Amino acid sequence: PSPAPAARLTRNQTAARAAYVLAGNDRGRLTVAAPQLYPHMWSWDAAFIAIGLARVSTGRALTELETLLAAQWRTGMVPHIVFTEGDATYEPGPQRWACRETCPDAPDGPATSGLIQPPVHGVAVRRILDAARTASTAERREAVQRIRALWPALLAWHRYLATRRDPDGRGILTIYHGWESGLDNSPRWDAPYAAVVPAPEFVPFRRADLHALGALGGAAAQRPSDADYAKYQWLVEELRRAGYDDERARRTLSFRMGDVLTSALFVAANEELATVADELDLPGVDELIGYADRFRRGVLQTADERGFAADIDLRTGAVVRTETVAGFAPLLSGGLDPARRRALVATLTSADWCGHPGFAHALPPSTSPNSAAFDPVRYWRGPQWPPVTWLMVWGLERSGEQETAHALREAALDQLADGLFAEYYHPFTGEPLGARPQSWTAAVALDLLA
Ligand code: 9YW
Repeated sequence: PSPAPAARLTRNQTAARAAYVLAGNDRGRLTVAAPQLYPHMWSWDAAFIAIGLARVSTGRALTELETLLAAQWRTGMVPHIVFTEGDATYEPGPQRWACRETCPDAPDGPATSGLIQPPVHGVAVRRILDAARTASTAERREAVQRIRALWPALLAWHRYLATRRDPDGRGILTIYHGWESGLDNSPRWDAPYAAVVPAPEFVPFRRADLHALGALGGAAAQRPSDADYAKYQWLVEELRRAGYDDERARRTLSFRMGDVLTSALFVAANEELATVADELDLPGVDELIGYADRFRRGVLQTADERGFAADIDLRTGAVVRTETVAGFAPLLSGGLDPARRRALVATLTSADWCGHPGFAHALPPSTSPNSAAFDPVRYWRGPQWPPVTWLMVWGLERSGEQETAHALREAALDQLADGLFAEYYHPFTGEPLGARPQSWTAAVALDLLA
């Protein structure tokens, strides 16, 4: 039986509860992504969490980024998970990754994974600096000083991406695993995952995710399948065997995709950081603008006549077109001519996407409900994810599409007024799905309400 609908909260109540959730998930110098399911720090979650925290305290928001960047690898790579000590429930855990044992570039501090996630951190830095503008003089001064201290790490992160993850300079970032995209089991990766075949002797490990979610009911239907999970685990094994070395990974991995959404977010982050550099007189402005230009071109090269973007299989050269939310990447990278931008916004608001007449909230689903791959409850194959909504609102605002941005923001606030801050939502019933309360959901609620 579905639970009784939760009481709708007012906007003030939603904001108060969102702040309360973030405080509850705060472990001092980091906010866990979700206490039951993800008891560690995730890279792009940390950026969204910092965006939300900036509305409460720029100091605490900066602490989040400092903790993440303190786990940076010697190559400049920012790992997708920073493990908290004392929780051994999440799989793959530190022993499985064995980064320090395997790769001299792994940091000495806390244990980390050996993958990346989308580089939205520069966006967070920009938002923190903006929030500091209206804070007290002392808070602003401190924020500026701490951003200055973070600067070399931020630049090294972007340099790592622009060089090791785009060695041919085509303006598309390479990912080694669906997890790196942040959209783990998206239909975007179905075709390339066909080439990922675990070795016969490989024994997949216990799935901690289903156990952690068990109490919420329906866990197995809302998460990636076992067959998918075996591939995810096998790719981690391949990467470990490659010593987490980009050069070896490039030659040996059975999955190597050019990720258009991650590339578009990289464009945006470069642009945001360039304005920070400009404002604070920090080095790297031209370099950051150069990266933004190169990756914007790369993103736009994949766009069809509607402006809808595609991924690239870098092992085969194939362009991989799927009806997933990643197609809207050009709204984040910018650069479409006005006619194609209008066409892309019209697609976003059409019945194939946000405007589906059956939707509880007119928000972007992770996969189009008219796609054969659509599944309304299974993770990135259909549900609506609040951080993705946030990105779309933000991208639309940056693209000058204020009216659509406003409509999406209102719909998002309506969805979030259940006060549950779920990981994702059923597009037709509006039901909360996955983990809850999820930190980044609370964080984007705080920011959208500000
Ligand atoms: C996992 C933490 C992470 C997100 C990802 C999301 C999920 C982790 O949770 O992945 O074990 O499946 O797909 O984008 O960062 O919220």
